Amino acid sequence: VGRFKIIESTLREGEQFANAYFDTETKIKIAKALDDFGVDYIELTSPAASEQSRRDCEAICKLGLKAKILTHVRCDMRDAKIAVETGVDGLDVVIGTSSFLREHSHGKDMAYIEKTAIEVIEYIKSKGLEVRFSSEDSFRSDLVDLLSLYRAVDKVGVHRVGIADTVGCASPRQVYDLVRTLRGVVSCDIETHFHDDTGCSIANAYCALEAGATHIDTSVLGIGERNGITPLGGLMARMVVTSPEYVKGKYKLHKLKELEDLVAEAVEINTPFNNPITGFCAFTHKAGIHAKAILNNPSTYEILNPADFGLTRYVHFASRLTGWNAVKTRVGQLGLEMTDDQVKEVTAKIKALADVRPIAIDDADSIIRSFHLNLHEGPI
Ligand code: HCA
Ligand code: CU
Repeated sequence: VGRFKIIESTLREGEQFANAYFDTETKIKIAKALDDFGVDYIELTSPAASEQSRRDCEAICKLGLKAKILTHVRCDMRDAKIAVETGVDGLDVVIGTSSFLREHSHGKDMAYIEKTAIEVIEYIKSKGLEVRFSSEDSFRSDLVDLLSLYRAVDKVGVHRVGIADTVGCASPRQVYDLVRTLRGVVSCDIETHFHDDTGCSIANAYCALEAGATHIDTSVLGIGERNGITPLGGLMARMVVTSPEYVKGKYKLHKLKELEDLVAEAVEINTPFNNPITGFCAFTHKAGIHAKAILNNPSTYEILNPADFGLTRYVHFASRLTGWNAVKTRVGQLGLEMTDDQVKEVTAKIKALADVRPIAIDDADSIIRSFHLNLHEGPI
């Protein structure tokens, strides 16, 4: 589980997000930010998709980034031929294997898929590039068909095989079982790709790693087709708890917020309130009991340390749930001095007002300030 690689697909899967339109300059900015963050691979839209996509792919290859550059193509010689000329380090090749996609999308049978896959893989390898072969809609594909296809591509030396939960139907246990089974069948690396339709994309990525997967596909904020895929930040949150040294040593976690802000702005969305790590209240503690414990020792109610991400925690002190420990801290932040009994008294005033209406930080601050003033000057 500990060591894993990220295939960052904001510039491929993310371009399939409803709001996404990335001009060349934006793509370059995002690619540089991803590289700086430390992702292992950056996956780009197929150069066969459009002429501009092809040019952008070439431009990003020329940036000389540390991350390896991949492009994502259909399992088709025509696409592969265009892609190998762009300067990428490797190709992610994909074809639908479920009966849904075989019958309603490309119309090919498994024998044809296997023959074409081998031809395309051998061609890409002959050009000295890295190649991954993946089945779209893996979880609704016939298991026996799938495993014999993967065995065949493993034999011809594919670098990675991919499992894709294209429709977001898989549960963590199903993921574990399929990846575990596949682990026993192929010797190459295993990449996984999870859509979030049923809210399992992070859990599924984690279970895939537990079962022996080596590479996880992500996008910034999870943007992608429909409601998207495993978000980079959410995966970081999960994995920094599991493998703190590896994750902190490898990725510049303090750059996460900047990276997310860049992408959020590019696709004109706000970071969701409940986003792991960067949601506005991800490190806000409110109830009196929580606040007291957090002020004593943050580990009581925090599994992530905001400082690891260059962020700070916030102890709420302006609600009817507020306790006097939070107010005491605020009094200190305001540079005022009060005895504990006085803090308790002013806390009661804050709570009394907060019982009548929602109050802002400024309201609570001015209650504290005028209470403090009265202590010294006496009531007017
Ligand atoms: C799609 C393709 C894909 C490919 C995943 C992969 C999927 O349907 O747009 O290459 O592993 O979700 O199946 O994103
Ligand atoms: Cu996808």
